[in-house]
Amino acid sequence: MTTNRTFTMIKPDAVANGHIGNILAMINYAGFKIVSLKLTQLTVADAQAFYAIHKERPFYADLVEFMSSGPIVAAILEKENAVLDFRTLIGTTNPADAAEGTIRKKYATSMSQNAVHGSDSDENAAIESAFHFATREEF
Ligand code: YYY
Ligand code: MG
Repeated sequence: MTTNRTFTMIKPDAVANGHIGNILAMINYAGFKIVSLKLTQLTVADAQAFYAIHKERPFYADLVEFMSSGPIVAAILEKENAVLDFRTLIGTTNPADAAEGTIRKKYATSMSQNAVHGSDSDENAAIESAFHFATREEF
């Protein structure tokens, strides 16, 4: 396994519900190093662009509205096997199916408001990281 990086967002639901600290603690406890971190908010145009891959899906408009509705935490995380291990840590998209001990099991409120994002490939991790962070913000 090689050390690599993934990108995450703590979504507006989890930020509004006061879970930033607990989620970052779970991320650290699972062995991820935070190499970039910021509190920010997506514009509608940002959310449309970030989730452009889903633009034909029926949930796209609601997803864009939700993801631009309030502040998020964006972060880049480093660990061996980061992308896959982070997907395991967050759990399934639908929190009703998520395993015990996962972030979504603990903090997601619904399928659409599911507390966290995690990149699904090394390629997308790099694209999503560059979307949110300048090179000088990545350590
Ligand atoms: O990667 P992940 O976040 O687990 O799911 P995606 O299939 O990439 O969908 C992105 C995002 O869209 C998901 O986190 C919630 C929302 N969504 C939805 O509201 N309803 C669906 N049926 C599927 C996804
Ligand atoms: Mg996805």
